[in-house]
Amino acid sequence: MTQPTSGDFTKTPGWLDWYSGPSTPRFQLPAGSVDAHCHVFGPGAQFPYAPERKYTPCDASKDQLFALRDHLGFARNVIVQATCHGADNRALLDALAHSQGMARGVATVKRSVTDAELQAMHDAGVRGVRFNFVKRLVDFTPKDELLEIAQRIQQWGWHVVIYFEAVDLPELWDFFTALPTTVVVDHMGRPDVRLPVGGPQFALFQKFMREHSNVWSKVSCPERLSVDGPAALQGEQQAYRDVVPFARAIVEEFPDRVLWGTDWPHPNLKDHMPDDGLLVDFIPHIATTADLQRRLLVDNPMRLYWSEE
Ligand code: 0GY
Repeated sequence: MTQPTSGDFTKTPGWLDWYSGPSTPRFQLPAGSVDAHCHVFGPGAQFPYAPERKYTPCDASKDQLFALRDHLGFARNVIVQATCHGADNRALLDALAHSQGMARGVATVKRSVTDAELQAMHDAGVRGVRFNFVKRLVDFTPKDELLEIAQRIQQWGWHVVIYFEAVDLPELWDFFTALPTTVVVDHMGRPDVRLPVGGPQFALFQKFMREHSNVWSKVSCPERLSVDGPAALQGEQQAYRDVVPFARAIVEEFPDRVLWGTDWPHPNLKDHMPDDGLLVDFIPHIATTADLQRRLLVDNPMRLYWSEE
């Protein structure tokens, strides 16, 4: 991907716009459900994208996010800082400020962040920081800097969100298992779903969660992980069915440490843009009972992000 220039906010070529007319889900979300992984992008004219970004997204504002929340039947959002905004959290903080307490945030910070800035972010609703190891998205940050940040955020009770690809887990294992906070993995550590769910790659991720009770997982992004894709959405067959065994295994073994999110507005998708309503309809295929659904969508995110309520 070519590096965009700082003043040019033209969307990266090939990038699909988010789906502006999502269907109404057939699956009725439990009352109080949380969309625990979504983003706001700009608008670039108000909140410029970071000069070091690897892509330029289409704008996706807080008002559009809140409208989607209401349309799908969610009560709350967890807004995750995306790499296109770097460590400039202004768009995120603006969204939190206008959410009437119905959104929490996961920020990106540098070692230079001050305690006063962390306190202000906490007061605004930030509850975690995100460390991104997906090489197409970010430049390398030294591990000692990340560990220092993880140690500092403990005093606010924050957690660390990590984003990586399954092939990189062995190399990152020692760093991840040294993190002193709750650790939340984005999208199950991006398994290759062409491999067997019982194979060594996913077994390593399960071992990571099994041996480390501070590790949680988002069972989100079937549209990103799937090779089968969404074609079945149009027919009787189930969409993204190759992702189901992976997500179900995690939900059923770790029902108190899983989260779900739309990933709206779905950065970096070039082949297919999901209908968020149909993504919600995917949930009962991976959390198959009302009890599992309530833990995934309400109890777990509330415990992690609104613990004071
Ligand atoms: C996601 C996934 C992606 C992007 C980012 O911060 C980001 O830019 O997270 C991706 O491209 O896989 O969860 O939003």
